Parts: sequence; C-alpha cells; structure tokens
Amino acid sequence: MQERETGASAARHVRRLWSIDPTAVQRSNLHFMNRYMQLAIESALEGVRKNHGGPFGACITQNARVIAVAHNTVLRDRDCTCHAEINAIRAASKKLRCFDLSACELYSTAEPCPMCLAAVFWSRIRKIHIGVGRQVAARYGFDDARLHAEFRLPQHRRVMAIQTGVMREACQNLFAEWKSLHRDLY
Ligand code: AZG
Ligand code: ZN
Repeated sequence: MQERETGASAARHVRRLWSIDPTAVQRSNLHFMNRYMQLAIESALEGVRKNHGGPFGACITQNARVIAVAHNTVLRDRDCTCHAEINAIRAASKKLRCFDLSACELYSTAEPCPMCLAAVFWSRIRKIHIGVGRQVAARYGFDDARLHAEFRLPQHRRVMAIQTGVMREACQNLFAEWKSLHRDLY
C-alpha cells in the first residue's frame, strides 16, 4: 500500500513537471523583476522627496531575496560617490559581510555610470537589470552619457589630465612588498 501510494505521488509529480508552462515561468520572472525594480523606484522617490540626491534607486537580490535597497545620497552626504548603486553595494556587502557579491543581481532605475559599473565589476555582481538608459539621464541634465563617452577616448584626448610615472619605482615596490607577504589576492 505504502509502495503504491509513493509510486502514484511520484507519477503526479512528473506530470506536474511536464505541464509547466514556459510562458508562466517567464511571467513569474517578470513579476519578481518588476517587484525588485519597484523597490528601487520607491527608494529613489523617497530620496528625491527628502532631497537626498538625484532620481536614482537600486536594489540588490540574492536567490530571490532582497539584500539591499538604496538611493542616491550625494546631496545629503555631500559625497559625490554616493550613487544609488554604490550605496546598495556597500549595504549588501555589510549585510552579507563579504565583498564578493557574485551570487547577487542588481536592479538599477537608470543605467549605471562608469563609477558604478566599475563597482559592480569589483563586487562581481553577476547580472544588472536597468530601467532607463543614459540618454534619459542626459535629457534631465545628468552627465552620465558624457562620462561614458570620456572613457571611450584615448587617455591623451580626455578632459581629465593624467600624468603617469610619478615616483614610479617606489609605487612599484608596494606590489613587491605585498607579494613578499603572501597576502590573499581578491
Ligand atoms: C546617480 N547619479 C548620476 N548622475 N548617475 C547615476 O548613474 C547615478 N546613480 N545613482 N546616482
Ligand atoms: Zn553611478
């Protein structure tokens, strides 16, 4: 009896697996993606209303769990690095007590600027979901598109002046010192 019941429930399980509708899976994914982006949007709105900074929000998830939600706080903190994505990465790393966010995904209301893209790169976040592109930010006066363009130029044509080789040897010795101490490479 026990044996027959187990067999029947296994068959039901297989039938259920076969009957999964792929469009329903897509709809469900979209539902969750919209939910995470909605959190980012609400955070951005809160930041705008409190005059914390620009209209940017971000949300970081791990296995469908919300790890961090943040908005731009450049004005509140008087700190130009306090973009929504950076604030969210800092909060997520603090919560997970780990700089490696490779199991995480980022939802950003606007395309991340080069600074935030670099932070996403270093955090190893595996996927970014974006609300609007850099052109929308540009239309409202934010310099994101110009900054993206700047990084596409060769160094000698950039607005930002760059001088390399200052105390080259002493700076290179830092690497040799670090290597001799067998520190962890991150
Ligand atoms: C932001 N501010 C600007 N200008 N650009 C972004 O991409 C941002 N994200 N958070 N604040
Ligand atoms: Zn940014």
